[in-house]
Amino acid sequence: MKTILITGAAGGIGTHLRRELAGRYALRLSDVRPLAPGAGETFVPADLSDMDALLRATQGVDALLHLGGYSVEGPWQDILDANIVGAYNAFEAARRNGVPRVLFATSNHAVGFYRRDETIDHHVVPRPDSRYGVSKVFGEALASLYADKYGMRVFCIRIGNVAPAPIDERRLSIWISPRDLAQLVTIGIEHPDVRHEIVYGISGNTRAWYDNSNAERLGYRPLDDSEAYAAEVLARERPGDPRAAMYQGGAFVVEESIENPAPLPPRRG
Ligand code: 15L
Repeated sequence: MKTILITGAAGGIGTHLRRELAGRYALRLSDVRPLAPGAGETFVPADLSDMDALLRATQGVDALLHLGGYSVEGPWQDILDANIVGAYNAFEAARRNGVPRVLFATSNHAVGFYRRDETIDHHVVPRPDSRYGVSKVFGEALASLYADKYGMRVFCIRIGNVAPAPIDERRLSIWISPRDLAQLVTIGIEHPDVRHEIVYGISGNTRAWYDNSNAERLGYRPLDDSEAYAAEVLARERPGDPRAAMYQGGAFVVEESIENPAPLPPRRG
């Protein structure tokens, strides 16, 4: 069985993926926060700004799934430490330990300044909507560098919003169910053709703003579509900032300190 290191494993996405991937992989979990490993899991604490800790965590794994970092807009110093230095340390530690694959959790906010009336694919020029979005573009650039220079197989998932169900009108376009995300992650870990890929982490949403043909080319067949929730979501939608409503990134394009669907304030991991 392959061993997969998940950074930021204590976060919301990590928690969904632990459940979805249980029994399919040996999971080595890492976070700066404490976490109780379950069956088939081990825990290696690591602060992303600590290269030595990441070198220990990445030893002997078959793939790194890098979820860790600051997950919304935040102060520059926090973004710098957790997402810029953290992403560099993650890729570099993986390289030094000969980890053949890195899956990078990038975000819709790397391209959040595209308008909602545009359909974009994996070839578009990044248009980050925040310092957070810029940090994700940086991570995507690292993925490109490590693929081209070191032959690492890299799989960048521009994640929309992971939740059991879409929570508002914007998320009807970018929602991904935990099981669809697990399918994409499995493609990233297993597919023999993965070299340097960018895919969108969304379910098969009728209202998608993304042409996800690169994911489909690699066999992605999403099981869910947010349309099943559309009537209910739209019935409770209230008008918001018109500029936010114009862009795919939503409130990230206008605010400094941003919406987060998670019940807890943003934390580093
Ligand atoms: C993200 O990238 C964030 O990590 C998540 O907390 C949500 O805000 C999501 O984007 C979103 O756009 O809904």
